[in-house]
Amino acid sequence: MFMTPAGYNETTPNTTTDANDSDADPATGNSPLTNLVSGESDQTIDAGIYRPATIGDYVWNDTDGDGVQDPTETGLNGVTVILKDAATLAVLQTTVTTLVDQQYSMIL
Ligand SMILES: [Ca+2]
Ligand SMILES: [Ca+2]
Ligand SMILES: [Ca+2]
Repeated sequence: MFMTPAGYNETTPNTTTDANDSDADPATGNSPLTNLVSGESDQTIDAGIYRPATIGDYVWNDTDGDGVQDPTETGLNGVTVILKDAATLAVLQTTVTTLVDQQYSMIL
């Protein structure tokens, strides 16, 4: 069993050969059962984990156009933010700034 540290996520198991894939079940942390005889070695039971990245924050009405979030300039809600893959330009995520704080956040 693999215990994923706080702040990390598990990768998808069994995506390639056993020598290079993750074997931990993301729901339980358990690997497949393996039976070894004395002296035998199995170096294929692995666990892939990663720390998610986030991008985001604030969309505001830059009334003086200086590129600075001045105290008198308010946020804008309802702005669509699209995250694309830099190489393929494929859309990865879409979100809209909220009424509450005019912010967005995407977890990668
Ligand atoms: Ca495997
Ligand atoms: Ca493996
Ligand atoms: Ca400004």
